[in-house]
Amino acid sequence: EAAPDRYLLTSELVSSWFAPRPATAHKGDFGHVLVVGGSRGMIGAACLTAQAALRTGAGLVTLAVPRSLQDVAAGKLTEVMTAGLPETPEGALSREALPVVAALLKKKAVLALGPGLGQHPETVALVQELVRAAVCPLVVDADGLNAFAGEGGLPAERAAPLVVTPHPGEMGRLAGKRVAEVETDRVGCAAAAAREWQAVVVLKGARTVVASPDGYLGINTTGNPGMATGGSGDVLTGVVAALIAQGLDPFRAAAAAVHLHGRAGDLAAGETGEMGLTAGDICRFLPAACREIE
Ligand code: NPW
Ligand code: AMP
Ligand code: MG
Repeated sequence: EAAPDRYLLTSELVSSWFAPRPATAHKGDFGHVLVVGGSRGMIGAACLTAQAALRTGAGLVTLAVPRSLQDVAAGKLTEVMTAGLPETPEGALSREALPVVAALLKKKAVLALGPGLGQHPETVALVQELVRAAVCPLVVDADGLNAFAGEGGLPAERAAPLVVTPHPGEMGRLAGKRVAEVETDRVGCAAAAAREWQAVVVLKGARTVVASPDGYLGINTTGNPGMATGGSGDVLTGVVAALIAQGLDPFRAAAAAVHLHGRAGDLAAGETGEMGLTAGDICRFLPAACREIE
């Protein structure tokens, strides 16, 4: 029998965390998400995160990418605002982006950091400073996590709440474990990391585990192996950020996000099947998944 602090993330449970939108609502009520990601060669990751945030109901989304890639991002995303950040000659974010990001963070509800950033040393330094200093809630994924691989995990001393979304490979690098070790005790590994890093930890993969620093656990029930495709995780990052922007606490935001993301993947697979499913298809079915619980 499940302990009272351990939840199976059913549709019924997740929908109980949502209320209908007031008839007089305006976009300011649903939060402004800032996505910082992308580098030359991986701009699509950051675009997927931003698009997913909009498709999950964020009021406004701004995507900040290396300066030379801003127009590419803007060309792909009609409803998303864009910003260009200082970059290295290779087209990765440079340390000089820090004050620019700090200025962009004013009036933002949440920062989604990491998809497609790459691992240039300048970018790694920028990410490390941002995670410690940011004063709004953070969702850190992908290369945002890899920036801490040599640090033995995420810093518990921070100014703001943190949600991290590692896949087993990223978790292994952060926790100093082999992937096989992570996979043999997914719940234990996520719970220990959540306590140690004082963060909500989303350990991805079939039956994603969500763990909070105070010991709450959620196990996801949605999703399918068609979602094992490039960019799936980048979509999830945007979903978590959108739900934080709409006022859910970090644990519920992460738990509802994995549910909706998996459900969107299941609805998408109903149309495309598993083999040909893309991350963009998951994004396209996010509204239908939201509709089931809103
Ligand atoms: P192997 O080799 O399979 O045995 P990485 P990434 C290991 C961006 N993207 N699930 C695996 O082991 C991301 O946002 C850009 C997953 C391998 O060694 C990041 O910024 C796209 N991995 C960047 O690329 C679309 C598992 O982990 C390593 C695993 C790198 O992200 C694609 C993979 O991790 C992508 O999202 C498991 N269950 N078990 C774009 N369109 O712009 C073991 N591994 O090296 O961090 O690579 O996840 O692709
Ligand atoms: P990433 O590796 O960062 O692109 O993340 C992959 C995403 O797809 C995560 O949200 C995983 O939980 C999901 N995913 C991958 N494989 C499966 C699977 N076999 N069953 C359910 N979800 C999966
Ligand atoms: Mg990923």
